[in-house]
Amino acid sequence: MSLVDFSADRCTLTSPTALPLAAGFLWNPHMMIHMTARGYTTAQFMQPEPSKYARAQIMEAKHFMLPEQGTYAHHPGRFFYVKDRETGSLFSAPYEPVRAPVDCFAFEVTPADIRWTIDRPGLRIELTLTLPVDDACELWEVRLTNTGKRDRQVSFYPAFPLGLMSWMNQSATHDPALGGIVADCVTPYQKIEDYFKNKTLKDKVILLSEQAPLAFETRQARFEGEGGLHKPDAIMAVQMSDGVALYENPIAAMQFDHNLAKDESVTHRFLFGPAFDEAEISRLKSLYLSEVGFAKAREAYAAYIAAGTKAIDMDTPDPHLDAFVNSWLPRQVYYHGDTNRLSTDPQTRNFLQDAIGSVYVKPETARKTLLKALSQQHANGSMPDGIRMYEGAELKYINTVPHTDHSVWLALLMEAYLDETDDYAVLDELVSDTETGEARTVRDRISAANQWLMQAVDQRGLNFIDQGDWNDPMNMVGWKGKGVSGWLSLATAHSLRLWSQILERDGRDGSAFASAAKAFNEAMNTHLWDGDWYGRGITDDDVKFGVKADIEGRIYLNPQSFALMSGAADAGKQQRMVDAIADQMETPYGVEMIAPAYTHMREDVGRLTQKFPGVAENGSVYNHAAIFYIYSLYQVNEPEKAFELLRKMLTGPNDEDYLRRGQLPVFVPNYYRGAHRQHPEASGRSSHLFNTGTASWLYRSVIEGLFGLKGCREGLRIRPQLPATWPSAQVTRHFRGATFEVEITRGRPGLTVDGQTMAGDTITDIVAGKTYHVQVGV
Ligand code: CEZ
Repeated sequence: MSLVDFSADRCTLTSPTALPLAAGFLWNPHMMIHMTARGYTTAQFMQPEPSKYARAQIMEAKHFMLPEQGTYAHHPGRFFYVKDRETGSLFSAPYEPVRAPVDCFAFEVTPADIRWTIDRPGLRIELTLTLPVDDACELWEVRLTNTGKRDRQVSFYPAFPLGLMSWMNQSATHDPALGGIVADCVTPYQKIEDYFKNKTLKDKVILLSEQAPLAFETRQARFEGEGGLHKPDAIMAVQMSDGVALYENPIAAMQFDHNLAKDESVTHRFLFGPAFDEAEISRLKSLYLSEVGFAKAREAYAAYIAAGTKAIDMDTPDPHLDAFVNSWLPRQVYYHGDTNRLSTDPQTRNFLQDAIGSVYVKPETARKTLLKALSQQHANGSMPDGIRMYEGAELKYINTVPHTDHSVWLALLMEAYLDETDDYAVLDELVSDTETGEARTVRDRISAANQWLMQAVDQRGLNFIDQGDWNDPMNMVGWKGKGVSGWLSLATAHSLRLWSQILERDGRDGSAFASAAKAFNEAMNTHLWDGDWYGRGITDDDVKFGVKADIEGRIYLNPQSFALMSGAADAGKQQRMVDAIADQMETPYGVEMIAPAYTHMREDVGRLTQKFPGVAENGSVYNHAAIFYIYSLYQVNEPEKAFELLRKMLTGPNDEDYLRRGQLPVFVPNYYRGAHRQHPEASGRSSHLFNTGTASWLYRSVIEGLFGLKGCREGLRIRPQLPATWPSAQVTRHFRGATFEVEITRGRPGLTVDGQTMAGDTITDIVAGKTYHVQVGV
């Protein structure tokens, strides 16, 4: 049996130990859960701020999801212990914390649930985790089957540690009337105003069971006893002692005893999650906790996941990539657009770029995002650091640090949105902003954002960087007010150029933006072209960086990518940049974002240089940056290099690659370890973070770059850029309500539609509901 089996419908991992952090994730509009194959979990729900319901055993700092997050024995998890009452032998499913050997192990991630099938001698245990659509809770179904030759007496124990809920007040007990374990706490606080705010928080955590347990334990320390999590005293005893937790870390553990005849099965259903009060607990119980309730929830959740539609279905010589693009990639894109990464103040650039993905899977979400973002535009035309998702949402963490790039993403989103939908009417929509109350059209607002970028420049005509741009931790290049960003200047040029083209297509005059774009490109060519590539910027002290003279941080990827997009680089420069990148930045796992990675702090660059070499912005294969480059290569017709790098974003299909990267191909992570030339032993390792701007740009690169199926005012333009190794490919493209069955063949001349040879490369007068049969050559 292979280590990983992968298709559009499921991904199966057959070892609990080979990829210890391998995981799948599920979400709904209220929560998300990241579940590892071994049973450890990171989950959060919104109330409306992100909150936890199963915590560490000590107080956790508030932070966003950590890259390469390790797990430890007491890590939050969902554990199901099974004890043979005759022999005393013990194991836990899926694998933690007992870590007993298994005969057969299958961890299956599907788009709408996560499952395990585990075989032990004479016993099979099947677990399924799914979520409802409308509530923040986990639905667990567990089936135990006697697969042996004799009758078995087994005790079965779900045990979900809840961790330190609160240092002020925490407790737990089993409540037979409510049907399970109910833990309670008071969210700790110190300010009076928080008392009033916290009144609406869900301070209870419940583990409800469809069947009444024989016994229970809610005291984590007593549950473990001297045996510890690996061999808990409460489980080794004949019967749990119905322990009530009175100000101590709680665990939700229950005991069920079964006598299973040969081939007999027993099924349990559990509901786990946060709750506000007893009324809510009763509601959740009656809604979900039954065979019918689970079935209905499962059906509704599958429909919710399916509502993120697809723009393409592909059938190519690369079935592994087909499976990813036909199912898992649009799923990840949909997740981003639908939840804003479960944040109530998404970074403006993330908010707008995630909407680029929504353009293809749910265009109405992209439109809403645009209007929402513009309603928070500053009076001076610039876009804020962070979009408040509800009134009163606080701008936190990174959004309190001034970054200067947020205004460039509007035109980039607009290009994708208008090309896909042709909804030019949106430009005339009136949007009032909260700062001035003034109603202005979308068109005026995007012009104002671009005009703001045009004036936020130094004497050279390059954009100020302040405390960062796309690169969050590049916080000390310009904090004294003088430093400029080469990347941002190119991104501005690109934005201005796109915006001028949009205005022209809308019958307006875009020339002022077009000439401003040229000026930015020229300023870059004058001040930051370094002979073989573009420098990254100029510091407060007038020092150019990201240039040949640097030993570390010598070359940055983003300026090169955006120089290809903005038109700054002529053909000669393009070639030199592409060669320099190949030479200094490419690795077996993709292209790095900076090379060489910094090994010590540069006080005129900032916090990014303090990150470990090869991690995140400091020289990893940062996929968001890598996909900018790939996208730009398609823009300048470099299909071979583009595809070579695009293909490296996906883990597998061979075991060696899975073992190296440690991740299943069910999502693209925000980075793989880089600094390949400095730390080859760690390079390729996945961050396991599935929040990333990569997803939307990757989907766009496949649709519009690789297959060249891009919308325009006239209709659908067809310019495929298949890699040379593909003799042909078939794609179904869903576009403006019509379906295009496209057959791409190497060496075939011209374009035919429904048997008719077409002049040019664009299908016009598209009729919604119609299926077009298209044949095209490369
Ligand atoms: O977050 C991302 C941001 O969400 O980093 C990107 C940036 O473009 C995205 O908007 C590149 O800087 O602060 C930090 O040092 C972190 O690096 C975060 O900013 C980073 C995390 O990786 C989030 O997953």
